[in-house]
Amino acid sequence: MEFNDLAQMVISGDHTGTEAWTRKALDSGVEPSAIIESGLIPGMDEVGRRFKSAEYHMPEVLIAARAMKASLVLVRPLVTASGIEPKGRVAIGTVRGDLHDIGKNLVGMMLEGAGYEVNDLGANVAPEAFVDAVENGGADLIALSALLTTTMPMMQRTIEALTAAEVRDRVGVMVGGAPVNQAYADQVGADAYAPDSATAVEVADALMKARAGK
Ligand code: B1M
Repeated sequence: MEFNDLAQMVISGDHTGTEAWTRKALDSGVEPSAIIESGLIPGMDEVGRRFKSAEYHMPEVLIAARAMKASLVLVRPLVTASGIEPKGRVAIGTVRGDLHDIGKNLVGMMLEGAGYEVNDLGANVAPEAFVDAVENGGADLIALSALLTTTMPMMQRTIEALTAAEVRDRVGVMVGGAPVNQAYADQVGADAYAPDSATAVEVADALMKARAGK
């Protein structure tokens, strides 16, 4: 089976195709991790590239993410069971008071597709839940999303809670969401800002690398 076929189905958003391809591949003994690394990641990489160059817009990205997810739901339990270490563990959530979760879900899916173990804490997430994800969930990275100017300050509150619980130096904090920018990320003491879901993967990779070098 050609991994490129799977990648192309992700790019074109063919979710019935990715599901059928994946079932067939698993039945014929293809390594689950190879499906992610050689099919889904290259596919989503290309989607990210097209999104950045404005060739794709949000609907195409969402449709591609759905196609990726149709494969990933079949593969993920097998990868987890096989004990292959994820690239890193990310706890993602929309901050307290904010119910917008579409962008956050997209970022989570992209990170998952790129080989991260993603603990999706949902929307309207209290700072304490992020602290718990580091203390007890072993998160290497925290990804905070906010869509409202009124909930952006909750990013700072969450980072302060991590500091108060003395776990701030154990975790990389990245922030994103339509009203957020690099200057705001710097202001609230985040380690990184990602403007979109494709960049979020690059930012997470860079943060993991920086942390490994510490
Ligand atoms: Co709301 N809403 N909304 N809303 N809503 C906005 C955000 C708003 C800009 C609309 C407007 O007035 N033009 C406005 C905010 C204004 C402001 O704060 N300045 C607004 C408002 C005011 C509200 C309410 C207060 C309305 C009301 O009740 N009076 C209310 C608040 C509820 C609450 O949260 N407490 C509200 C409610 C809702 C709905 C529930 C109806 C619904 C949300 C449904 C859901 O998410 N399940 C909704 C929606 C859909 C929107 C708009 C239309 C679309 C948001 C969206 O999903 N975009 C939005 C207007 C708009 O943006 N055009 C609006 C698509 C998504 C893929 O993009 O989320 O930006 P986005 O994510 C991107 C990047 O930002 C980035 O990557 C994603 C993919 O590239 N990113 C990250 C996001 N999170 C990241 C995290 C990272 C990294 C990157 O981690 C590191």
